[in-house]
Amino acid sequence: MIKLYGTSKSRSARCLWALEELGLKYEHIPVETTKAKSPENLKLNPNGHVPVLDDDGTVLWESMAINLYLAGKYGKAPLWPASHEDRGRAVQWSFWGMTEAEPHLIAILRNRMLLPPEQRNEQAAVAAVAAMAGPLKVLDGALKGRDYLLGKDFAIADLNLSAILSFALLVKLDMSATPTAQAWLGKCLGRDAFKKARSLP
Ligand SMILES: N[C@@H](CCC(=O)N[C@@H](CS)C(=O)NCC(=O)O)C(=O)O
Repeated sequence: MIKLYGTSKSRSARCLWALEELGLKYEHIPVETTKAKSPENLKLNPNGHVPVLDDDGTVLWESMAINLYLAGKYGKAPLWPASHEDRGRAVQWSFWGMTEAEPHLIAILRNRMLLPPEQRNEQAAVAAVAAMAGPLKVLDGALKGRDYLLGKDFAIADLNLSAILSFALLVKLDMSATPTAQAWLGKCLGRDAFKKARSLP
């Protein structure tokens, strides 16, 4: 039995999206982020974070790793690409999203929405907005002349990266300078499986 721990109001939404996209049966345990450091959750993930996947005793954490594992084990082409080269590209875009984009988006989120007003640093938010220009330009260029990151079909590369970039919508990041990336993000996040994942507790 597959179990996914973590509320959809957290990075767990990414993994719920992958589970929905793959059409898998699973149990969702909507652990709140405030309970991520509970003794029960620490047993599953010593980092004290969600999401956590338990696939019949195989316990994994890190949202991107969970999604690549799920797609690799249960997915078919085009969601899990047929060629080794395209799988490499899926890993590339997942790592890129986590290292080149997510930290800036989190900085905007924290300093404009999450932190108590007296702890927010607007200068840090402005710097993070500026820092997103480079990665967005890279993404825009990569998407020119193609529907999705690997070609004409939606794949796990798109799911993972657009799930990370969904924070851009949350913080109302102006993406008008990179219209191809903006349109791609809207298309990915418009999928029924994403909407289903976000509707869960
Ligand atoms: N890199 C990890 C980050 C996990 C993470 O920081 N999760 C947050 C929720 S979005 C969390 O559990 N926060 C609660 C805490 O750290 O106490 C991943 O992508 O899975």
